[in-house]
Amino acid sequence: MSRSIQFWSHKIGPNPWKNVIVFEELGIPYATEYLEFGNNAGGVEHPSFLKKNAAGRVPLIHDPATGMILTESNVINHYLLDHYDKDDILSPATEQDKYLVDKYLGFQSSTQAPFYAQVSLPLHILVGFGWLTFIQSLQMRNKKNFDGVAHFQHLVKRTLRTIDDELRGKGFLVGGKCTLADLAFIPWDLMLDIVLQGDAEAGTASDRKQLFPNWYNWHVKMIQREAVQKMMKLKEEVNAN
Ligand SMILES: N[C@@H](CCC(=O)N[C@@H](CS)C(=O)NCC(=O)O)C(=O)O
Repeated sequence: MSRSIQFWSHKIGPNPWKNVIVFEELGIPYATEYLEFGNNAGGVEHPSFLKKNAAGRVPLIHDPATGMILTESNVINHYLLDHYDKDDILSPATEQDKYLVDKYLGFQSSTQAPFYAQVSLPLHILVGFGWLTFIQSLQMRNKKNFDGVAHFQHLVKRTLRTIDDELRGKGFLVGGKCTLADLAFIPWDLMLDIVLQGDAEAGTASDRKQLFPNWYNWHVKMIQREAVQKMMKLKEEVNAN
């Protein structure tokens, strides 16, 4: 590989951080440009970025080694495995497992991300204000729209229940090894204190440990991985300024 993969990201939005985990797992060099939300210069909806991704979203990659330009975090991770996982570090061993990984990635992007997002956003409020304002805005929103928040928190818990059930008797989701299926859930699961804030059943990590023990042990194991630790440290650093 001669040059780094160009990577368009966001400092807080969880989806691009899935790709950072895989860059780190596979030791792929990458160079990040962080965008803001909105249509100002440097924003995901600015015409200069909409030319790159009409959906106005990150992540986006350009791989100079192949010319590949791709959006969608899970598709990008598939591409990274196909091209850079020569030692099968994360690749599933069988065709059956390959499709099972896809099943979980579909569940992650169609269920986990959108449900969690309903109760962790608007991230736009973060721009220029920081976490305190974000949490205050969430609290205000809770008061104004209690039913909506409770509805989506119910769906978040249902998502955790599903994964907890799937993990019964297993250390990983697919094939007894860490795959993209396991890694894809991490960035959004790291938001659970905010997503489930105020929930009487599952609002704290110790509640979730009691309610979803298989999910909890798996999550703790996943975040101990060196690549995940690097991602978390980097996210903390870039958000410290
Ligand atoms: N399904 C897409 C979702 C991408 C997405 O929603 N990205 C967020 C950041 S986490 C974004 O760019 N949001 C900007 C917006 O919607 O205006 C993926 O997994 O890549």
